[in-house]
Amino acid sequence: MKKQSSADYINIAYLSTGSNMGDKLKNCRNGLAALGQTDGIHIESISQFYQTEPLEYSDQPWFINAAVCIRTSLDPLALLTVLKTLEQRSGRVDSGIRFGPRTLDFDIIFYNDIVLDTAMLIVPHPRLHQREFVLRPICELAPELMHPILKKTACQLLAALEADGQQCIPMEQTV
Ligand code: PH2
Ligand code: MG
Ligand code: MG
Repeated sequence: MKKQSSADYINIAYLSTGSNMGDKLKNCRNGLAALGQTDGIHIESISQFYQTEPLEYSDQPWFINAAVCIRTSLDPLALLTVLKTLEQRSGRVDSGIRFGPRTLDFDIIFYNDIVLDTAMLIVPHPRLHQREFVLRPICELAPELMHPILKKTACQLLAALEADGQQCIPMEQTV
């Protein structure tokens, strides 16, 4: 059988990555490097890194966050399994706190324009529209990307958060 080439990776997914424990930047970079070396995944683009204030559970260190666009042959659940493995490899342990500190987090934000609601996985990510740390980096990669349920672009969803003043600061050339 012909070996699968990256031209066969027909699905487009947007992922969010983040870390707020240990060497946060290194954790993100190592995670992204490992993601790019995974069979069935080709990295198309990576946003800048951002320093972001913790949301949902505030008593924890600031995060580093970024977004990545991939092409993949993996279905959403197979992709989720890969992401969980990479999180484990970073040394992630369950703090017991929902939304609490972690060495590495990878979340599927969009997968093509599919809508999925299962016990294992919800796509699009159910809180993406509340999170500047997700939307700002995604807007860098794909400002016109349409949310298949809310029917608004990433850029429009980000604009709606402006008044919240969530801290999300690009690291730019400093790294
Ligand atoms: N992740 C969470 C909860 N809160 N806050 C920021 N700034 N960045 C994150 O990645 C983050 C968060 C749970 O996944
Ligand atoms: Mg997350
Ligand atoms: Mg997660």
